[in-house]
Amino acid sequence: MLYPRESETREVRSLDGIWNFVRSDQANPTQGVRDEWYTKDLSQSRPTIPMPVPASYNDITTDNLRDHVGTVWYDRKFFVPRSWSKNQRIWLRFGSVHYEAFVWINGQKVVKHEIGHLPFEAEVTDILNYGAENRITVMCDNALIQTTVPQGKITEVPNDNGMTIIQSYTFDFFNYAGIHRSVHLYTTPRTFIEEVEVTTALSENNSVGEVFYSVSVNGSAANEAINVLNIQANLYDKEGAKVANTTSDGKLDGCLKLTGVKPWWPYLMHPEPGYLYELEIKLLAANEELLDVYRLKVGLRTLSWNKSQFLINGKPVYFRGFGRHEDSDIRGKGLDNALMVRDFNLLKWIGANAYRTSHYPYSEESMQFADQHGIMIIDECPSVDTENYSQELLGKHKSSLEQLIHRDRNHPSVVMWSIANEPRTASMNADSYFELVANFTRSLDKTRPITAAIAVPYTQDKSGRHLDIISFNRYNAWYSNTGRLDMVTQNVIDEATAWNKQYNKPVIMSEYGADTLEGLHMTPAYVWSEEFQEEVFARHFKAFDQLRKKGWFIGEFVWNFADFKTAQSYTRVGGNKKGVFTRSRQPKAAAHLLRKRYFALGRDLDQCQFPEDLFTYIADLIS
Ligand code: GCB
Repeated sequence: MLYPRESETREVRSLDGIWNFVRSDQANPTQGVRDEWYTKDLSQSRPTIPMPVPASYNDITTDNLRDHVGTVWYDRKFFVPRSWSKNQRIWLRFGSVHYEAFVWINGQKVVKHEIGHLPFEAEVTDILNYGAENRITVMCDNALIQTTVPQGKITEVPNDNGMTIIQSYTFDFFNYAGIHRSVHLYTTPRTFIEEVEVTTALSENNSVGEVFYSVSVNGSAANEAINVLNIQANLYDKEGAKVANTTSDGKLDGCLKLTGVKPWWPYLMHPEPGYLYELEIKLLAANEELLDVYRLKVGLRTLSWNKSQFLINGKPVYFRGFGRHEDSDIRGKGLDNALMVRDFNLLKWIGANAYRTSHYPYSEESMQFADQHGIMIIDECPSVDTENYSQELLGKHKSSLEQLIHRDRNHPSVVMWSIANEPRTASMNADSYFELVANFTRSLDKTRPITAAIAVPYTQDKSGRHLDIISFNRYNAWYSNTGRLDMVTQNVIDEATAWNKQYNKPVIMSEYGADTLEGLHMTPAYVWSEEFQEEVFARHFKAFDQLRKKGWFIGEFVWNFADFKTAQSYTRVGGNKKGVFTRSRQPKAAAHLLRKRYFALGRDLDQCQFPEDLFTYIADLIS
């Protein structure tokens, strides 16, 4: 699914803003559907409150909307200009709604979509009132059960007022819900470019590049006259100079070849990271009439992997990064450009070159930003703590990967697919289940390796043989051997080595860390203190340096980039505090330590420059 972009043949209009909002009665979640609330303004059925879009609804009000389980309703009015009625098609697109969405326009159902963090759209050409006001109504359901992705449980329990419904889940982040990303209306011509798939190749020492494109066309003309449609593809460099072009004769795919390529490189691996070209796709009718134009950014790079290495443009990569969350105060998981830009500034400040989109797909805007800044992404689907394997679950798990790959396959920043986080892979069914999930993922994209972040002991795991790269999560000195800083380094070395021995594949430590309350200082180091987090990190660094020498250890990812909200638990003080940054994105002491390591690795491996302020002046004696 293409990101909505304006061009000479397309218009895009945002429906973001303040919508009207109603919470259903928890004991009666389908009442609004039965009473057809979508046939009139919500305010005529129930008192409404204002609700920002995009945002999670949970932390906006002062009542217990935070813990609401079940359906909520949104609506708003919007105007569609008369000019839009002419010979074109109109699409309604949601960046994401968590978890399930039902959408009506002017009382007519237009789309239903399940699984959060992924976009969906519907054509609304024949439903809109042109030159008049329209109403959009959305019902959103946050309920997670054993066959949703991710899984949860709904139970009815007695409380002081009778009975109530409780949502529980095993994963460790708050189940924020609502219209999380932008809502757009956009126009396309009658016959238009529906999909573009891009892959790239480099040769002659990365100086010659090829951009392979394949286009799908939607529209009445497409079927009758597919062989009279032509694609004109133009490639422009950063300065806007045309560097390659082709016109395909009656074909919807082709290849652009260019010399003197500037490859896409990760941050700190090259002085000019994140180099992007612009690919312009023009759909032409047989008589040369311009039907549609779509432009997207393209990075030229190759990926390859073997039993011990992961390479980009032929150069081995060592990942230094984070597991993250889309999470912040008030807006929860709602898209926030200020937060996104701040986060990328911090990633670059600290010298990271990668992150994993733990534990679900992140916004399309952040994927574009990662392309531009050369940050490599391990792109994770929303399957977390996967268990109770069933056919229905498998179907939805595969669907989440299919939607993710269709959304993200053209991003040069995406270098790996993560098909699950901490699945219960010790169970018997895990073997065949993950074989099916991994094979399905490979059938959709052969250009990127597959991983999963595994937490079961290597002796019990049944998924690793289906993966290309082994990632493991482990909390030495935290969940195991709590407080024992003297039991970190050797354990990390031993476990990573055992994973490698077992599967003969590259290994990443995809999570390690310690909860840390900013401002709590204790020496000698004690759990939850800033000193303890620094010590835990340093003991891991020692292990990583020994592992790196073995040749198959290819990355270290701290858990977590920033503190984030979780469900309530006596192990969580206001949420998970394993952040290197606070929830308001200020550094803890360990951030400065990690920064020194990440830049030291960057200089050692990729000859990057140190930032001037990396080391604080101490004395003339030390340089
Ligand atoms: C994990 C999970 C992550 C948790 C983390 C923790 O293994 O993958 O989602 O937040 O541990 O801090 O417990």
